[in-house]
Amino acid sequence: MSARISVCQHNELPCLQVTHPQGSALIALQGAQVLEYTPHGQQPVIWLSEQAGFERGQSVRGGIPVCWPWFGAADRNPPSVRQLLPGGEQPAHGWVRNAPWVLRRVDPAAETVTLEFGFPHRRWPATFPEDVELTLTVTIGAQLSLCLSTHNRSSKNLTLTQALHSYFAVSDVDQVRVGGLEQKTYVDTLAQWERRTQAGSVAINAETDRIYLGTRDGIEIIDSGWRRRIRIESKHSASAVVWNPWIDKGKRLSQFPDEAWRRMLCVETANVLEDRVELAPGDSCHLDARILVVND
Ligand code: TA6
Repeated sequence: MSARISVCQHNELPCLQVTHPQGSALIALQGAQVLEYTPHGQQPVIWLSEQAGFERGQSVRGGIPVCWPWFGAADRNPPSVRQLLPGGEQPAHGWVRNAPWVLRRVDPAAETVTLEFGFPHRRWPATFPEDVELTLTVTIGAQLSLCLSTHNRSSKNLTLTQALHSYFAVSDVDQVRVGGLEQKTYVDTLAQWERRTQAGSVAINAETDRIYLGTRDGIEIIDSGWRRRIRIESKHSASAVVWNPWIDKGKRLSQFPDEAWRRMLCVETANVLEDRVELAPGDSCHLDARILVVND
């Protein structure tokens, strides 16, 4: 049997339920957002809030939101990114995670199935180059691969920051550490954006919101509770964001049960701050993440 893809409705959002012998996934057409991914015979890898609202135009808490053409708060981005945005309040994490994408292509194969989504050409705000092609390719199998591609078909230089804002399911954040970031510089957004150096693996024992810089090799979520490691391999990304809201911030978050902070951890594959992407006319960039489980 190869893949089976069915359309389903979650409240206001049309989604695709993808079932393959090697793994299953749920993807919302809004934001081309992977909401669930479970390799065959494993615990879920991607976390989705039980209180997710699936409302049109509202971000869905969990899954892998696509942050583009900027990451985080617009005013925290470099001037070369901000100059392409219109004045006034801008949503966190860009324009595309809360907007409808279209499914362009499905490629079934023996071990995987690939779905390609495009962000339909629409009138960006006048300050943003109009002819920019944005594509997300999702490959589902025993592993999950995503590739976010930007092709600058305009005549202007384009600078962007971006992230695959992955929420991972963990047994209990007390039982988890993040490896692969040792000795990396990070920006602690909870300590006046001070830059610090990571000593050893990352333990989560309070609200954590860090942007790691110069990350190249694989990052691992080491989950001793479920005796597994979730390995995140990336290409063309030199920044990674580690985020857990902990107790108090968790209570202030939308679509987020009070105890959910224990069962999720964001490790995001990104190009932010000095890792921003600069595309001359005709240039393209591809932000790749490959997610796999290793049982210990
Ligand atoms: O990636 C970490 C972060 O920027 C946190 O600061 C927090 O705001 C999180 O993203 C969630 O953002 P959201 O807009 O999805 O609630």
